Amino acid sequence: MPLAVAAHGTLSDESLARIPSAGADFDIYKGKLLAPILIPRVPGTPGSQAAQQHFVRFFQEQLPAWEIEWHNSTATTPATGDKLIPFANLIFRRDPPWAAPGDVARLTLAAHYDSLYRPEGFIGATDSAASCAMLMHVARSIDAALTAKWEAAKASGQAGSGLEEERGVQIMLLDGEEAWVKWSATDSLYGSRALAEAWESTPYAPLSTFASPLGSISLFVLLDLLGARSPSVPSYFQTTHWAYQRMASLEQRMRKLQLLASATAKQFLPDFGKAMTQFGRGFVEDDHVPFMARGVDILHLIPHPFPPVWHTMADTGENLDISTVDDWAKIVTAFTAEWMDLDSLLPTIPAQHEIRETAKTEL
Ligand code: 1BN
Ligand code: ZN
Repeated sequence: MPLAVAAHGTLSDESLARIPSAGADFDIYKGKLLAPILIPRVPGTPGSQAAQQHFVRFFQEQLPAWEIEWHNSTATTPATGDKLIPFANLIFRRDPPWAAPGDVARLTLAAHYDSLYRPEGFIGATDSAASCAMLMHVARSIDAALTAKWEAAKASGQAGSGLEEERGVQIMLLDGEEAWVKWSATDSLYGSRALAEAWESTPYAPLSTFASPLGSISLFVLLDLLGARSPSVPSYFQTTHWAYQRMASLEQRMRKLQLLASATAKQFLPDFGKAMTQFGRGFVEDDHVPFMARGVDILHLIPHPFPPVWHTMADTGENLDISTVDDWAKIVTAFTAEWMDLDSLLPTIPAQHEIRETAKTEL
């Protein structure tokens, strides 16, 4: 157990105003983050490899401080006979530079990048290309502030003092979430089942704070089916309702400060006031299941009802509501910045990457 848990602060209004929009990078035709993901991404196909390359290149080129981990597995599926299909999860991680890997509690932001095998040509813009692009934006929006935070801790001699819990962040882009024929315990969640199992059975060094990478997940935030207009995401779990409330209150404050662009009558996260007695046992099966079964805390950001385009050929870039995609990216960025205690460390807008882009176009 950590010796002491640092109290997290709340992001100030000034910090909220500094949360960047992704702007043109969420353009569905030319946007640097989103457009390359709007292709069929069936596991083991060239589209899947193109998506993987897009994620890896982005981190290698724009965010070199993030460690990249591939987690590969294979499985047969009921649609493809005896052939072994490859599944590749990608994990992008930033820990405090002085910390041993087994001593870091990591906020874990996840989305799946595979798309349905059938109907052929299915894109899955809400399912879950948009969520992957959002997570790329979150990473770049907190990168400089994380560096500043850890540099300041080193300079003040507080780094590694044991007085504060070590906090890191990781982004998981998961493969093989979709069923190939019909959703079941064996035909679904190919990537996340393999990953949760592998991480549970990979021990950290003796005397580490956490027993395994599975145990180091402080909260597993899963984004799915986001990007359609006017979403309503309920609070699914009593145990993490406090985390839901933190995100809902950030949404509410950003709306009041007119920092969100989408036109919606209702909050994306309407359940702030849900009473503890109102939580049932119902939930939507998704990539969190193998982690939840092993005791990990889950915040599931999936709308109810699902978007009307769900699992149809209409789940395309054209049917995304880009202001909603951008607003989700900002809300999740604010949540992550608050979790990582980045108040006052966020750079003023325009963000670094926007400056770099401008410099490039001027050359
Ligand atoms: C989410 C997006 N899911 C699939 N694509 C998970 C799901 C499981 C949805 C069971 C409905 C039923
Ligand atoms: Zn799906």
